[in-house]
Amino acid sequence: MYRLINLLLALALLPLTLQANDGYKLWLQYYPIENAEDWMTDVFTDAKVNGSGETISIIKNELELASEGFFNKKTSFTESGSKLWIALKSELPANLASRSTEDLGEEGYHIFNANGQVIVTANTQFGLLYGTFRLLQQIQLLEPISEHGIVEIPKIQKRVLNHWDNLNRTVERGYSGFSIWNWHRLPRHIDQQYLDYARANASVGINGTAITNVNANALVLTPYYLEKAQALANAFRPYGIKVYLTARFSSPMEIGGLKTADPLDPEVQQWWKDKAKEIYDYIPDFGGFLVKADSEGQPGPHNYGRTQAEGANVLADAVKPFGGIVMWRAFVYSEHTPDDRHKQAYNEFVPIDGKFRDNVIVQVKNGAIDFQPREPFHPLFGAMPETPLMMEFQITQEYLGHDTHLAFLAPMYEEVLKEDTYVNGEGSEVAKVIDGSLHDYSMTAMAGVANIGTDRNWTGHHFHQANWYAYGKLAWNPYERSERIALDWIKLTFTSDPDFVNPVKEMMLRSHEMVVNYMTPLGIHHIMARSHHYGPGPWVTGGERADWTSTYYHNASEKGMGFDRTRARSNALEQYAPELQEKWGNLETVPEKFLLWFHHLPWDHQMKSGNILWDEMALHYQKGVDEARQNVKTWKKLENHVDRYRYEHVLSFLKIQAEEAQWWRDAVLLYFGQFSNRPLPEGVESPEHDLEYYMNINHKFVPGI
Ligand code: BDP
Repeated sequence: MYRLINLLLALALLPLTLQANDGYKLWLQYYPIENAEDWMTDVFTDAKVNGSGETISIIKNELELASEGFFNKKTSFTESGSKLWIALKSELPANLASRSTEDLGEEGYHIFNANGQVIVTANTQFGLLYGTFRLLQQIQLLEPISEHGIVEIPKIQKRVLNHWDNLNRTVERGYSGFSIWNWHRLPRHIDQQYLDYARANASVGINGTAITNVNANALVLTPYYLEKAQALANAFRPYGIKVYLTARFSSPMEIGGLKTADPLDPEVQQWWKDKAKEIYDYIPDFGGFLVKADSEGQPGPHNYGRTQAEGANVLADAVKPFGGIVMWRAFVYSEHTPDDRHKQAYNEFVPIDGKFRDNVIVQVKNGAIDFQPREPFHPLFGAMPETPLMMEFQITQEYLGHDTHLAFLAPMYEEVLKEDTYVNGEGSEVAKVIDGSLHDYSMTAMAGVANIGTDRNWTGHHFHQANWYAYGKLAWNPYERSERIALDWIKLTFTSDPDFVNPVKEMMLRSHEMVVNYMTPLGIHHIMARSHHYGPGPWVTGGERADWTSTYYHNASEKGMGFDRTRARSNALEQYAPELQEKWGNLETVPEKFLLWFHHLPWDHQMKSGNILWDEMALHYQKGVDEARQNVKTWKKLENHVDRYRYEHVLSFLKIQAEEAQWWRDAVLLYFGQFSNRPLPEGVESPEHDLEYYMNINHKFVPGI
């Protein structure tokens, strides 16, 4: 009893930040601030928000939440707003409005300090909402607002989450519970979580959401579901978020009773037009369709001998009168095409560049295979100057250890965005394709495959909230730096204490490379277990599709391993600019991180370090394991800086990760060791079990498929 009282007393004395925190509040913790500058407290004492309506109420509510969290005080909304004034530019007096000379567009904002009065201004209420979130972020981060202040204008127009959520609430490649859309209760019940979801998205500038799986169910386009989608759209609208739906190409047959879905058939065209009109009756600002066609068994224009452009255009024509768009995925490949899977999307799409309607944007995954821990950028970027292309990143960690493996993905996204396509000479980075500047695209967009589910903390791993956050930041500004993103996220989510921030930042920034090391270093790819992709499976071979097996990609034998994509074999390299063909095709100049992606090499190939390939590979795996173990130690040292709940949760996941990193190392090295016939180099631990043991691991009911 005595001990219990002591424990309760100790808990009561813990600072607020160290008490139980289930992570639901994400990066919007609004935790207490000590040592605030005067202006930071002042803004809540005399604040004015012009206008009315739902978005304005959200802005006011956000101010109230923040002032209570930061300072345990109520916000005073006044007529004068002498300390804080949030108003459209058109509502400001000329002397203040003229301070903001840049064109803020539809979503940009300007925050500045005018003699002690903080002004947040924009051309629209959504701009004001973004500006408010930014102001509150500045305060939590203890960062100033100068006289000139902060001007932010998104560099990408459509910043969309893609939910691979099914109507039965399972989530394809989702590891954080079930789908947050409770279709059964919709439309009558709007869960608070929908609003919190929209708020979190708005706080990082996400302005669209495709709520259903790309492996689409045509039923979502029937009135029964449209009514439900409408309810979600109504809930999201005040947060500046538009709803998109995935369209199954065969819908005219499945739910329309037509005999064909041929895009050139007039009846089919009319069906899509009528369907679009019906959707817009429910959702007047419906964003448009997202389509996966002719890929992994999905129906598409190929079924009728038509091109991807002919397929996309029929949907585009249907939504055009209402201002809608079509995001048409380039993830098109087939086991019946004899070519390297790497080359297929390029071969399919480049010849039809310029053939799409102007409200179509082609959605391209960051790499040519499939969201591997590391891929060179997709060769389509830069190769379609006449057709807007958008980036598709995967936030959910299908190939990166699922939810328990800490992998901060901003460095991976940043690496791709910074790569130079060379299409218009040096300096033609992928980011410039995406922001439209390289080819003068009229439409720009980015998609992120969501990692969100019903888990209380939304994303499974507390640290994977950072990937949702990072995606939003990079969609707003693809030139944003990972380090900045990590720093802000840590401070907003946990604390600004440098004793916590610095080691955690290091851990996050190194985590992607760590995962690459213990899974697929040196350009190795697609060697995960079959189907669910959980854990190693370099032995995966046979079955219905070669391009879904590991042996297709690693080609290991006594002679060596790797995928020869030079002229000698698949020549996928020819799809890149000559500068890259030269650089990546040459063993002297290819970055070692892409070595086995482009080359098949003998086990004793000399690496830059002086090691032979086999030894170097083994050392990479060991390095990954060492770092994963180190993370457990680092986190344990931070125990006093973080609340109990999140501390324990993260700790147990880090331990799982360290164990599974070892599982990866042992299984993969045993498997390739059969071919290399070489001992493990010094410094690499011997595997715990034999190869057979690892090959027989069979996890049941792995989530996400
Ligand atoms: C792969 C996934 C599969 C998705 C597909 C896609 O394994 O579940 O349906 O991508 O992007 O990564 O369409």
